Amino acid sequence: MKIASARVIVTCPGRNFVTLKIETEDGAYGIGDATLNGREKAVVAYLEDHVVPTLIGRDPRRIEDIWQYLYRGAYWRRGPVTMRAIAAVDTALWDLKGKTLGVPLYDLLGGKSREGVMVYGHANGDDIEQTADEVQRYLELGYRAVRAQSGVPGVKGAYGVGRGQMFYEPADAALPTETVWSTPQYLDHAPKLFDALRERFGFGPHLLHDVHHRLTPLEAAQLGKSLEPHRLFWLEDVTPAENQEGFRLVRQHTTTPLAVGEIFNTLWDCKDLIQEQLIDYVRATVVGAGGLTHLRRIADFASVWQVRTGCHGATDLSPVTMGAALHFDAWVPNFGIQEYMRHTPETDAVFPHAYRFEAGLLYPGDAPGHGVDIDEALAARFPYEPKQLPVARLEDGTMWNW
Ligand code: CS2
Ligand code: MG
Repeated sequence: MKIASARVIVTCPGRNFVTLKIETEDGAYGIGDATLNGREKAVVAYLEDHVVPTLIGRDPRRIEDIWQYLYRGAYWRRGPVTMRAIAAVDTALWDLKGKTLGVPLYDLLGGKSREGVMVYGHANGDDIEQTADEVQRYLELGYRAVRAQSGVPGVKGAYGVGRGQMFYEPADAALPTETVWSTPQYLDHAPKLFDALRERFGFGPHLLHDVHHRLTPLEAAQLGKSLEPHRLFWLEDVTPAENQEGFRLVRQHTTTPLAVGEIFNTLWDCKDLIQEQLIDYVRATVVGAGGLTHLRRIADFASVWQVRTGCHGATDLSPVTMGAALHFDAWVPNFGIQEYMRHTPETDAVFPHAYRFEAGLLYPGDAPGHGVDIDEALAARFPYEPKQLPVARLEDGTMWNW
């Protein structure tokens, strides 16, 4: 069996997606997601100029060797662009292997550990009341876990507050939108949000919250402490994690469970966080962390320290990543939860998929491979639109972490 072609498909059915399609000489194919929100074209060039030419003629069954070839062989290791390109190849090859053997991906990984995977949805509102109404909406849809984000009084464009309901999408303009951040106002407001939610919904539903890298370790420790009575499922990205040791300070001061990792590319980004037990959930997912081959390695390493998975599942991860992640989630022994931001109907039409939502769980389906396809004719009707993520400044104009 030999790889005959590998093509990059860019489409924008409401938002941009980059997909790699690998075909064999006898017409079998697999697809992988390579989307990097706001930097899509960098991955397209990396794939087309540097990766695709090296794939032609290779045996697609040798997934591990191709992964090592692209990772070790590149000399320039890691980083979001490289690792997304590797992820796209890897995901496409796992998909192809499943299809040619006629088995779903979860069986290739070792078989299902559970039937459905618990997901969390996103409740966003301009204020506490609106957020609470959104939480209610998700609970009525059957969700068992909901992430809650609310606008902060006096803060223009707080993280996580969407424009339409159900379809939050931060990459909103060709040049980055400027937002303003105030840590004191936020630290004052966040506990009030969870006071109101626990009062209205009790302790039955799991509640989650994302700080989106906005705090220093000390401020993060203060927030974690103030949210302890609300017993969150997790508090996410409390402080930037480049300095993994920074989490020691947070951990020493709070028992609120911590989740990190949607921007991690490899195990090396979270090695200390995991082995020092500084976090509870690792948020890396298929497209972000070099595909299933490497994500599985992170999860196995994490399992030694009882750190569980919580795959990133924002709308900038295509249905291809969602499908592959759901097979991974169905298998992985140390599963925690899966993020699920619904894609728009246009996106779902471009990427027909076997996975489905029912009563708060997502099911990967039993189709061979990861069960997600791309309708290329439809994809071609949605050309690329330049869009970037916003930036954040403090009130005095200082650049901050978005
Ligand atoms: C977020 C994302 O899903 C999350 O937890 O942090 O919405 C993130 O902002 C986007 O993936 C950025 O592209
Ligand atoms: Mg996040």
